[in-house]
Amino acid sequence: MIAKKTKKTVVELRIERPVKASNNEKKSELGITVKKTDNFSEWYTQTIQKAELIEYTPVSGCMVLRPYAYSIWETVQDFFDKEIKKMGIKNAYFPLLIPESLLKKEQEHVKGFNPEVAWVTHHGNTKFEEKLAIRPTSETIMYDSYKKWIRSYRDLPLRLNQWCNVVRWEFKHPVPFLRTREFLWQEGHTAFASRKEAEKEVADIRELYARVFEELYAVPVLKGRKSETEKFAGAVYTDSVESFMPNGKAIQGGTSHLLGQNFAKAFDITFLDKNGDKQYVWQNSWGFSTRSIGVMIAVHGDDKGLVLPPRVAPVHVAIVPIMFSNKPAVNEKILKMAKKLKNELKSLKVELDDRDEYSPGFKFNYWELRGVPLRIEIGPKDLEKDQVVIVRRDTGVKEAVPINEVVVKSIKLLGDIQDNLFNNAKKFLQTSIEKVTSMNDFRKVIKSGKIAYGAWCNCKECEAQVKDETGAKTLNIPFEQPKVIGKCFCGCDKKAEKWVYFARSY
Ligand code: 86X
Repeated sequence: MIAKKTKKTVVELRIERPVKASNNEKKSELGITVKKTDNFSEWYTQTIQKAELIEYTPVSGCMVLRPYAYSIWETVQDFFDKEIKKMGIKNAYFPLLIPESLLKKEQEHVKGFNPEVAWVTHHGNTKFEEKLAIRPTSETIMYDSYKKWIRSYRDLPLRLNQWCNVVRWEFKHPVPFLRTREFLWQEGHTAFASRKEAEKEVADIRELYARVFEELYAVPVLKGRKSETEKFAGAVYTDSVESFMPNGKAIQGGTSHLLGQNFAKAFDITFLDKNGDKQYVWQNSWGFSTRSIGVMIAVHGDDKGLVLPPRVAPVHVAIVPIMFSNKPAVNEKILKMAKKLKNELKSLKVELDDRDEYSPGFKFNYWELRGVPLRIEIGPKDLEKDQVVIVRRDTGVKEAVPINEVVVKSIKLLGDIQDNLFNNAKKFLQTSIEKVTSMNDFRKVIKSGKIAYGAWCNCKECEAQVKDETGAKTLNIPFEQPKVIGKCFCGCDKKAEKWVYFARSY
């Protein structure tokens, strides 16, 4: 047993922290040394480290979000936060530590998760009388307050969100952003007087998640309802947005749950309605996390490293002056022009790379690796012609632009890049979905790393059997459904009920 454990740790370390290899590499090898299509996971690991997004730490699964990554999160946070505030939702903060008795109060939804809960057991050398869970999610601690705050219909709706970290001690090997033991997220927890109001919010939030992915990350999503098996056990239903990554794996991007009155009953959250009758509240919860950053990296990155959609890029434009050591007078003029340009572009996030210890070629690679959408080169010839050269990160296309048109042109190009990234990802998603009418089709599609779309009987047994055989889970059931005719694709001989997406997933 002990030997086995030791062995596993060694393997994990090799996968996650190629410390020595990458440190040596760093000196000689600035760029990514593998192709994305040849070895996706190595490509991903190199990209996030070399672009300075992530640092590993002594605790497996707990990674540093370096400023470049945190900046992306802040941008997304800022957008989402403003949108939910428009909807009438407020932010609050609930404690990190949850007493065992409270966490166990609602066992129904926690059951399967117990092994993932991390506990605080001591202060100094003294054992706590009751151990404290580090929140894996905050239902229990929040609803314990909600029960005290909600008395009458006048206290409703109660709509709170919190931005925080959570800890889930996953045993599958950690992957930066995509599967970490600590991650950042928002969790919204709301209570209403009626099911109807709650249902509207579930849909509104699902659509907002879709906007975060599609408009900010430029990552297209499949919106739909989770199957009974895949929904959150504590929910009446769960809506989700799902994305698809180039390694052939689908991944859930955000979930919005109609909790119904399940938690209200467990936590005794009631209100007196207008007639003075006691009623249970209708609740929702919803969340999305820093995992979304990993999805974006996986979807847009290329063999040169990160490719960032302008809407979330911490730097929009990198200005690289091209100078020659034997022409100091010209250099001075180039630098002056570069500084002037930086100032004119101040409505954008601009970096002027005037480090003189590095060559222009090194700087091109440096900013490409970091996914900066536009590079502006200014060399002696450009100086003469009153122009600059603008290079797009997504297509690599270069263009000479008159100096007085650079601002307008840059803004236009950033919009084009955002659209282009989304359109390419959308094409990839669409061509990755294949309709299936038989189990034979299904096996082929899943084996080839694609998404199977089939008319399905909607029953748990078939879902479990299909997963067992092929490793594919249901992603979700889209709201707009083609006509459903005939029998389930899985060969169970039952009538098909719903068109559903299946894929291997994270
Ligand atoms: C499910 C449900 C829900 C609020 C969301 O999906 C959005 C934001 N929460 C989260 N879930 C757990 O309830 C859970 C519970 C424990 Cl104790 C755990 F260790 C892990 C968990 N993972 C997910």
